[in-house]
Amino acid sequence: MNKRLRITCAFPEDDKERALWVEELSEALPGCEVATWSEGAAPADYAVVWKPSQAFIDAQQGLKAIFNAGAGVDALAALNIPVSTPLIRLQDAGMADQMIEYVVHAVLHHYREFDTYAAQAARTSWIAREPRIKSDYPVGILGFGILGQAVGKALSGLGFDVQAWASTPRPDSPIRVSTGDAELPAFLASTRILVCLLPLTPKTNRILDRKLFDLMQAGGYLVNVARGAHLCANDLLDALNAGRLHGATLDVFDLEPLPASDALWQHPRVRVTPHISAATLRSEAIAQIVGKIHAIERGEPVAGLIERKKGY
Ligand code: OXD
Repeated sequence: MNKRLRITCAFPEDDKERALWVEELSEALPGCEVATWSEGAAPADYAVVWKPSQAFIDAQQGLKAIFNAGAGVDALAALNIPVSTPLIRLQDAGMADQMIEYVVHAVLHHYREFDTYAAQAARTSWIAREPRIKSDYPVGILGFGILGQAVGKALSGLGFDVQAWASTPRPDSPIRVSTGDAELPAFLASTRILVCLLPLTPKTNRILDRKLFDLMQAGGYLVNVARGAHLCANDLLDALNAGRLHGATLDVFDLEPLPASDALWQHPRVRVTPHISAATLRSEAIAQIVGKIHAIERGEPVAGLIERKKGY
């Protein structure tokens, strides 16, 4: 690269994490100036951000691109950013493998009744239960981006009957994909284990509600690894208490950390994890971002552009 490029990093993370991003980006972009953003900083060419403030966006109007350092882009989409500034998401960057591990574990844990065996073990009770059959536990994946497709492939590989629901038709997908509001009821009617991997947009906000749970097969199970705002938590608790749903594994919440007083912690059939399903792996993410900066500087197109109208 001829010109000395300036890269600014805006993260709400602790200082140690910020310092590591700056250090590793500097090493990967020799000759560039990489620094943490602070008010009054000189205009940069590129930004690497996670949940940046509007003040940051307002102060850095000349960016050639903004790179989102996580999977979900809802925090960026909520800001007022000039449409001429490309917003670029991470694509997999080590998150797909983690998401596969998390969701496969949640699905198998439920399907193989490990909670029941753990409760039995606590009473030193040796009872083998009737084996289940996978065709009784069809899996539906809401959202069929890179992570949804990876999870779908892994669960299909284990012999589950998997289908997905996406915003656009996928005629070439080996997994059956339904689209649009009109096809959602039929998708839910043939789903017993529902995995939410949707982007958060005004359209998908609170999509996991009573109406949706009522449309799922009886005794359903929910895995939410997308955003807390996809879920109406009270509707979930009602559905669990009414026996409409069997249980849920939740990794994301409206308020994180989930407050100690939240009823979701206490429910015996809700498993709570602290937003760890797929963490950003710094080295993978930096390698991808650096590759894209080089491509943009060469005038080449890059993948992973956020579509402003869709919000993801
Ligand atoms: C996310 C992430 O988007 O952790 O939730 O990357």
